[in-house]
Amino acid sequence: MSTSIDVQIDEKIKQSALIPKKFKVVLLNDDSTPMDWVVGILVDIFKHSETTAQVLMLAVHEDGSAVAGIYTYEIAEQKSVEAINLSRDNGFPLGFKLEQE
Ligand code: TYC
Repeated sequence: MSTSIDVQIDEKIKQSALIPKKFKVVLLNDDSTPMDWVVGILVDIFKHSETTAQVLMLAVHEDGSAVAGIYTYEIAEQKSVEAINLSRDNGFPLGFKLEQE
C-alpha cells in the first residue's frame, strides 16, 4: 500500500531527475583587467550584445560582481574556464565564481 509520504518522495525523485540544477556564473571585479577586455569576453563567450555587455561590465566595476549567465554546471564551468584561460594568456586576472541557483 502506498502512503502520501511515498508519493511525495516519488515526486521529489522524479523532479530532481528531470530538472537539472542551474548555476550562476558570477563575474568579479578586479583592479587591472581592461574594461574593453571584459566587454569582449561577455560578447564572445557569454553571447551578450555589445550594449548589455557594457552595462554588465559597469555594474561589476561599480558593485563588485554581477551574473554573466545561468547554465547547467558543465556549461557554466566550460564558459568560465574558457574566459579565465583566455584572460590569463593575455595577462589579465579576470575572475568568476559559480553559485548554485
Ligand atoms: N575594474 C576594472 C578597471 O577599472 C574593470 C573591470 C570590470 C574588471 C569588470 C573586471 O569583471 C570586471 N579596469
